[in-house]
Amino acid sequence: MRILVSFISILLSLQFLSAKTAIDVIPCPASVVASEGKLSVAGARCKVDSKFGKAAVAAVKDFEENLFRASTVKKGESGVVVFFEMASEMSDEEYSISVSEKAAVVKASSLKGVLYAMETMKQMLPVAIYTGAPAPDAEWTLPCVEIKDNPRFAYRGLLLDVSRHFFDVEQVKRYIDLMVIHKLNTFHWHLTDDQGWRIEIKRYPELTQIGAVRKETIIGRWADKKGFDGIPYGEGMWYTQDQIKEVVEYAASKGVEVIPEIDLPGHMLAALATFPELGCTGGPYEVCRWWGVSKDVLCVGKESTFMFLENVLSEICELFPSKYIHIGGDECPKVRWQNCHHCQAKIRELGYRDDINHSAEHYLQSYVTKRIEDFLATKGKKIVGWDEILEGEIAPDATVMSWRGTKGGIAAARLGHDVIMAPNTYCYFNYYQAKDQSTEPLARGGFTPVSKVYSYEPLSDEMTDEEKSHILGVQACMWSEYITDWKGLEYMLLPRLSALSEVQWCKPENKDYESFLKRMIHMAEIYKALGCDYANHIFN
Ligand code: TNX
Repeated sequence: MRILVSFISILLSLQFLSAKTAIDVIPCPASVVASEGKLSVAGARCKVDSKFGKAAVAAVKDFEENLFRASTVKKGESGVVVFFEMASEMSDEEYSISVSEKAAVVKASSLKGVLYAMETMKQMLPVAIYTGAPAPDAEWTLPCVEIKDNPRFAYRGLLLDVSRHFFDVEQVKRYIDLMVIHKLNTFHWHLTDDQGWRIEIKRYPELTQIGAVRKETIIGRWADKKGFDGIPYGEGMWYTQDQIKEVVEYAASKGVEVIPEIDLPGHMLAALATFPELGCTGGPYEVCRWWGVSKDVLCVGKESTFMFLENVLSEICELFPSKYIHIGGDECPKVRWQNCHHCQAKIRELGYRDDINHSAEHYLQSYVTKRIEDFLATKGKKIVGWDEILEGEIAPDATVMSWRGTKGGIAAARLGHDVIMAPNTYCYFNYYQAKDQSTEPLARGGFTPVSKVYSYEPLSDEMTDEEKSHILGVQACMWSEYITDWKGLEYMLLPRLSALSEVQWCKPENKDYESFLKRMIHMAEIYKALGCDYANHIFN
């Protein structure tokens, strides 16, 4: 009997492994009603309303082209049409797909809706649709189905740290492509930090000549005491303003907005090494060779520091059309300010004092944040800052990105501020994804397996409905201290990105980890078709 039972279960699981359930889509759509029958799309033509604009028309053309190349049946040959119709009553990111045995009809009101509908359809087709590699024997059909879909959260982000290790334009585009498959819409580009300044600023070319290059890099972690590698890192590893524009445009054509981060007033060693007069001690400073938090930060007692920041941020505002500029604000030790006569004079001028909650220096940082907020407002921009900006007094219009768990986010929402949840406890992709670290690539520490990411619920019971309405969405962060190359990055990203996408997109009642794991079997086929390295713990 036992043998019979296990035989049957093996048969069942084999069937489960081989048969792709028709609608293995990640993130799962809000509503799927499947019916009998299917539509052959080999040789189909796509017709898209030109009201969707050039980018949508081009994206649909690409889809049509790949369908033709992969199925090897000429466009138009089957007489089947996939229609993309304008439905202006729909919200910006909403779409529907209706497949009958005669035709497929997509409805949406914007580029994003069209793109998301296509991503959903691509996941219902053989994986060759992603590359256009000829696969004439694959089953080029869509199941008859009615799909209605709309995201849960408006902000669905992913950060990439290009300071600690650099990723070039092609790699950044590929990162964005992976976001698009998962219907993310915001790319948070961490462009500057202690270990390297990576964006051209025309007014200060020295920032990338000097600030991009560190003399060498620590080997492993501090505690390992392995010393430094003796190899300069960062020469030429920065983006020209033309490259930045190229990425911003590329992202926009894929429905992704780019939010740049210029981290201040801490995490600024690359700028201090370039312009020592920006610091409290006057240096000398060097571009940081190790990972962690530097005591040396911008001197904010001097007006010249604000001139510098305003000049840099003016160029940033020109390059990035986003409403938000991320100004960092994290991990800014106060010891230099405590001992700096410029900073102390500023504190006296502003009348700040230590109180039971915060030191005068914390209020000084709040002053910096507020001043930058005011400056950026003159350019029509709003600030986002890490949750440290809550210390002292939060700038009136700031959006808070909660990274030290969710406490900061909840506190900010309570104060009536908008919040993006990016808690390290669930959303840090630089943390380990397996218990047994011995077989994993070296990482920061932590333990954030796929299941943990998946389990994250951003709207906690502690919050009132009013507070919940301030949670704009969720973001994951890819800090690159220990991620040295593209392959390593893919490994840390996948499949956690797939889990994240359901946290960002799906209503809680539609989330189900078991179902997600089953749908991941097809997603892994997509990763493979795209040549991605991914962590396979959930498949073992
Ligand atoms: C903290 S998250 C940082 C980053 C590091 C990260 C490493 C945040 C706002 N600051 O500078 O890369 O930890 O996990």
